[in-house]
Amino acid sequence: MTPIITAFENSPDRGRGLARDFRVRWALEESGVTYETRLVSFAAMKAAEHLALQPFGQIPTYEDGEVALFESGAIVLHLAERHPGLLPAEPGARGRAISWLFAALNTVEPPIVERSTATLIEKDQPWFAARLPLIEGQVRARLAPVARRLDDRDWLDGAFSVADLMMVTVLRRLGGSGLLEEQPSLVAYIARGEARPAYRRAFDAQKAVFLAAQGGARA
Ligand code: GTB
Repeated sequence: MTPIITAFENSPDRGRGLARDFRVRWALEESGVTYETRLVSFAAMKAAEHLALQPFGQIPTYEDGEVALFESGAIVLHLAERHPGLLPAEPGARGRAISWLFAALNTVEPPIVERSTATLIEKDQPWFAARLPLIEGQVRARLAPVARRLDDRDWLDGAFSVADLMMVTVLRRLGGSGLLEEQPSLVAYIARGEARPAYRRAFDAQKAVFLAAQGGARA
């Protein structure tokens, strides 16, 4: 069957490719897999039918008739393992790519998400001005080693892999913060990711959902 993913019916990222269905769309495009998207409202995400697929009531999910998956990292790794192009075959290189994939998710993403959350929901708190520099210090501590790694290479380890796909999506969430500009190698790295044809196709697909929702809202 044609794989089906879930995505926001009306994404709060306003079509900027920041919600986590985007990394799945990008992996599908890199893998040359045609897919369908089931759009879900916030209410539908918390209903029994969706909770059976995603216990936390979130997007994205992935179903292909053989497997039903949740967690964007698990979905992207599943795709990379089954289709050529996103994971090297040689065991050492494959292991390093998977290590960087988990580093993106478990080491680099948490302080970036913490910063986004704080900026969104804590900015009116009296302690926010003192807390933000602390979080940004934690973000900088994660960015610096990645930037150093990319000083003399285009991608994290050899050819473009699932690790780069994930790291680029994680780093993009810092757009507008000014933190990326402190590390020119990261700015160039993100630009290389964004220039990939598969990235553009994925970006246009999720943007089209947002634009359609806007049109529907006006109609
Ligand atoms: N660990 C899970 C995964 O990687 O799949 C996390 C999934 C997740 O956080 N999903 C979010 C969700 O469904 C959407 S992507 N939230 C609804 C809920 O929890 O009730 C997170 C996201 C949302 C909005 C923006 N944005 O506006 O820029 C960026 C990222």
